[in-house]
Amino acid sequence: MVSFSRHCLFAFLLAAAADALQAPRACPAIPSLTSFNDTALPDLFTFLNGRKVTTLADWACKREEISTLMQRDELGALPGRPDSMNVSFAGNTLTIGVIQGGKNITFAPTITYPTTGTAPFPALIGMGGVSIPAPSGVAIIQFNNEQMAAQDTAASRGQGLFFDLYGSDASAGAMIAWAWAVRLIMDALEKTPEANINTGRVGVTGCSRNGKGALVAGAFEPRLVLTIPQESGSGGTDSWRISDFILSTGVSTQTASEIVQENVWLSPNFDQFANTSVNKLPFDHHSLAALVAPRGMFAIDNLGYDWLGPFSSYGAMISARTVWTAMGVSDFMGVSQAANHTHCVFPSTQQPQLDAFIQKFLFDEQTDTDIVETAGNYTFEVPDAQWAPWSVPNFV
Ligand code: MCU
Repeated sequence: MVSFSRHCLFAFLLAAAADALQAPRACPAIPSLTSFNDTALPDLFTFLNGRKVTTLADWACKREEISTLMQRDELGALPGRPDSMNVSFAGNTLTIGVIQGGKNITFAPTITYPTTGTAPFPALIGMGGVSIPAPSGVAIIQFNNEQMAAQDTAASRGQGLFFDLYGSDASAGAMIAWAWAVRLIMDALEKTPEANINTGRVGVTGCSRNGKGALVAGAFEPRLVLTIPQESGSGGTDSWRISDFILSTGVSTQTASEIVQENVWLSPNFDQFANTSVNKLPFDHHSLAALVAPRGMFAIDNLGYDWLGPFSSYGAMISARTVWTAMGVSDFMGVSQAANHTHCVFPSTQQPQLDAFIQKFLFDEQTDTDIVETAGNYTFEVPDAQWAPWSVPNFV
């Protein structure tokens, strides 16, 4: 097994996650998948050509396979870096000008600095705001995701700064557009030492619809060392397949077929699956969360709303966690589902768990983050005969 000893954790996160997991290599070709159909969550440890994923190098390829297919069939295309970018910093505002194909946009995240701690500060990017208590010593970077890609209704398709650059007919749904902007925020912070942010210690969070976006940003921006989706529901930590099943038992849960009518978080390419069968998808949202590994992730949930599909989230997140397990760092991925409370109002019962993740990933402290907890009366383990009938290797 590859073991990531604690002292080399951040060396690994910064070097391997940003480099080895991204490096182009000879990966298995993706088959055409015309007849793909799987009622269970697709096996994270088997390539679509049937070969097993047994090593960390294999995982880098499997990760590319998932990333490619999720962009193609669900999220839309994440564009490469734009032609050019100008960054300035004044009055706690990071002004990012972007030029692409002769068009330009400007967006301006604001930074709230902590009153304690030491510069350069660790930071959390707030996807449309932050709904967890601001941790001591951590800067909060407010990202106005609505301005980048609107998410008001189904009529928001193609609206926002991202689409001013890439065209209102871009395949991107709002979430991958936000992830693109988060990458530019990281680039901008790296170019701007006077902003006093430690770019090796930046996480992302958001709640509900913005929790969906936080998960996508964490999945697609490997410099983020901590991803905290909060009560993100369908399109976030939930599995499309399990949510469909829950709805079929009469429990009002958001599903793919509803979400494509409601809003524009996903690409129009997803409609064909949402409107026929999500079993045709060669991935599910356990695959999305698995893109975050081995970086830190803490999935926060609330048992109080059927619409959020808490069992769907639990099943998908426990399934995703197997990738961290295969890497020997299962405790870098936490799942916590609190009892009923008001949506996006963080309960104090989860505070010690959140603190443990913040301290480990934003401050490099040795905390216990081996957290898998649900207030729900259900269990889920991999292998699961119905949902995850696959076995978990130790990467060699
Ligand atoms: C959980 O996130 C969404 C949900 O997907 C929508 O169906 C609902 O309308 O709004 C939720 C939300 O963002 O609440 C703030």
